[in-house]
Amino acid sequence: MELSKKMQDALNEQIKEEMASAYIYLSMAAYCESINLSGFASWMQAQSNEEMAHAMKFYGYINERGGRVVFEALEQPPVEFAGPVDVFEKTLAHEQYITGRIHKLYALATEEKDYASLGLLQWFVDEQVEEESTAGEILDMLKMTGDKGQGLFMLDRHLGSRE
Ligand code: OFO
Repeated sequence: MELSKKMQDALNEQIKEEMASAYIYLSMAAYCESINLSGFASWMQAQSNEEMAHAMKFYGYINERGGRVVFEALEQPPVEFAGPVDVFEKTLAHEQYITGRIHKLYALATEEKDYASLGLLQWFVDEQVEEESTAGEILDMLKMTGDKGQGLFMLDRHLGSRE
């Protein structure tokens, strides 16, 4: 079954969203470096790489279905943040936004009876549960340890160990 134009456009838009996510998290990494939280920075860099992998999953899928990948322009990501709590509040809010986008794509694929796309999108539905839960857990830890001192130092070391 051929990929519909509507589905192809929606998937191309999601490539942009995933790349924008990569760009935002890399900007957060640069901010964390600037305030000497190198563990947070490396966690954000790994997160950014994961977002690029998400973009490439859509890229590969569109091609596999005989569609045409089209890249859209990216906006400048935020540069300054109020501290690590702010960074993770924004990360969680961003992941919730992305979950909404994935659910819309899922609804479109359902409407179009595009079962192949539903298979791909189910993977993303599950992935978003994990993404939101991880961001939420780190935010909770940050709220417990506070924005500075020994606790923050320990958390920085812990986040720096992400593969
Ligand atoms: Fe691609 O999961 Fe985050 O945004």
